[in-house]
Amino acid sequence: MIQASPEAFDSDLKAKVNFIWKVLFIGEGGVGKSTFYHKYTTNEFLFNTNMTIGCEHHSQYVERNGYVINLVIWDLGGQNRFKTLHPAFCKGCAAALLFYDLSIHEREQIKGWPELIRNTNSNTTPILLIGTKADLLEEKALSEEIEVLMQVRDEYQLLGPIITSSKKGWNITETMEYVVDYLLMICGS
Ligand SMILES: Nc1nc2c(ncn2[C@@H]2O[C@H](COP(=O)(O)OP(=O)(O)OP(=O)(O)O)[C@@H](O)[C@H]2O)c(=O)[nH]1
Ligand SMILES: [Mg+2]
Repeated sequence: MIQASPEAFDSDLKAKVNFIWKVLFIGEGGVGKSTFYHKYTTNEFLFNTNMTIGCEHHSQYVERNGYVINLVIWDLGGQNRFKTLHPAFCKGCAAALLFYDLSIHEREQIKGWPELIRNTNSNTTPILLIGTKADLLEEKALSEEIEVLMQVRDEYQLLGPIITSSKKGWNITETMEYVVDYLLMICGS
């Protein structure tokens, strides 16, 4: 998948955009949403971040299977103080990536997020479960957390899980390729 920011993407290709998709990054504060985005677009890992205030929007162009796609990524601030704003931010998304911090060992962090997407969009809006910070877990703890994520996926009818680490660069581009391929598939392309 060829990927680029709006400035870098060839203007001829930009004129041929086939799809514009709003993709949400959701999940509790500090789980690694903005770090994931930064790693995806720059290949750099951010050791220190500030919480996202409200929501940040980013535009990315990708070329996949002959299609040109404009991904408009809405990276939500997950802190409680922003929750009243979330319904307005979530409307009209093509898909949501629900980030789950594997190192917290707490399935409650999922609570409320699938309902938020379904209430503001539809029951069929794809929600992809992303386990973050896999680099912080030993092998045994990681397999236990994957078990938990698979239960969560089944309970809430999510996609995934995909296990990632922005620090190590595990499954970052693969996650975004999965999202694009999934949306291309349901768009009938
Ligand atoms: N070890 C490790 N730390 C990570 C990873 N991803 C993110 N972090 C750290 O987690 C902290 C919070 O990351 P953010 O990306 O700001 O979290 P967020 O989900 O955007 O948080 P809000 O904006 O408050 O919703 C930062 O200190 C990151 O360096 C990872 O894969 N591994
Ligand atoms: Mg953030």
